[in-house]
Amino acid sequence: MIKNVGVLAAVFVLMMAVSASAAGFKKEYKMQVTVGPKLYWGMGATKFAELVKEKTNGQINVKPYFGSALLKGAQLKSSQMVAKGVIDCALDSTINISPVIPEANIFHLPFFLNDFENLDKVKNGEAGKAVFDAMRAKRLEPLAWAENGFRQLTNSKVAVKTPADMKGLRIRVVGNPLFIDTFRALGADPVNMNWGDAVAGFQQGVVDGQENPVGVLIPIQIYQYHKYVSMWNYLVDPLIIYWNQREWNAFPKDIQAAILEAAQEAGRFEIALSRAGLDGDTSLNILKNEFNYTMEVPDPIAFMKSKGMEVHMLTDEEREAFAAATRSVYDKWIKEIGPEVYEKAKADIAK
Ligand code: X2X
Repeated sequence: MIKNVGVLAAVFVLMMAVSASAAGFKKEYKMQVTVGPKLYWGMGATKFAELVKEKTNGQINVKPYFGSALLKGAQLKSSQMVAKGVIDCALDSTINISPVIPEANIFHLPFFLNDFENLDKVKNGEAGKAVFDAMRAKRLEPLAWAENGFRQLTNSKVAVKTPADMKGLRIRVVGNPLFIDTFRALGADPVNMNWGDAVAGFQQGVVDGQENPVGVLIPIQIYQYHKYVSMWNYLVDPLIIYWNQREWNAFPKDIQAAILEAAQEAGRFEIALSRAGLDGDTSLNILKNEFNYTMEVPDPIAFMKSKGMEVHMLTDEEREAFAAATRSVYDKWIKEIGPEVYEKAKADIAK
């Protein structure tokens, strides 16, 4: 009798193993993440992996590879590699996606989208849909939005309040050419660097400044290198969780639904982390009430000041001067993005 139970158990285990391999899931699905695990972006990736495991009852195992490790640091190659299926999925910035999806540069026109409300209108509106459609046409399946945030200027030399203050400043920018054009238009001296080299560049003073959201700047302790912050919300990089389309289409419907749910929940969590303390109590409350999560730095601006940084909040008039100085960028880049996407974004904002 006991012997029979043993045999039955062995047969059962064997059947389970056969059915798991028949489902054809990989042991590990590799996920590209540009930054490290301690940044909000990285925390969002970890959350996604955990939720996918939970919601698929352990059938799908997503492993985030932080610091663009799968790309040897070449962050701008992520979409190309996911489209080819060399990498399964990614949580990546629209900035890094734009070499394959020029429409994604709609978020990076300087001084175009300047607050969370406009950003949400565009993401959830016709322009956001155009970006997702463009991804699908390039064999990438977008699952959910997340957010790196509005990007702010920091530097070690001068309190930047006008375009004239930027003259000759050596600013590290990501290797997306729209950024080079923008900083040249402002009279600065932009330098392309991958994120993996950028932090060492700040430490060694190879550059005078950089632009990134506070959710990146605080964890990397930018205050050790740069005294001045200009809160200028000059552009934003939403993040997108996306998957190789062929692999996505081959997943059973219940698996797709579970992963999609995980992406949306992780995206909501990560957006709240990125906005915490920058949108009144809204995101702090989402974190507390929905995710039982308390922020370590609930007020990023006060925190930067407490570390000795001089924070300048740009006034509307000051912003206007920067917008005027970067008009030439619009002339060139709206053509690349697609004028119809630009019109859609303007209409989304006007709604
Ligand atoms: O490289 C950057 O500046 C970063 C980390 O913000 C992006 O990947 C866009």
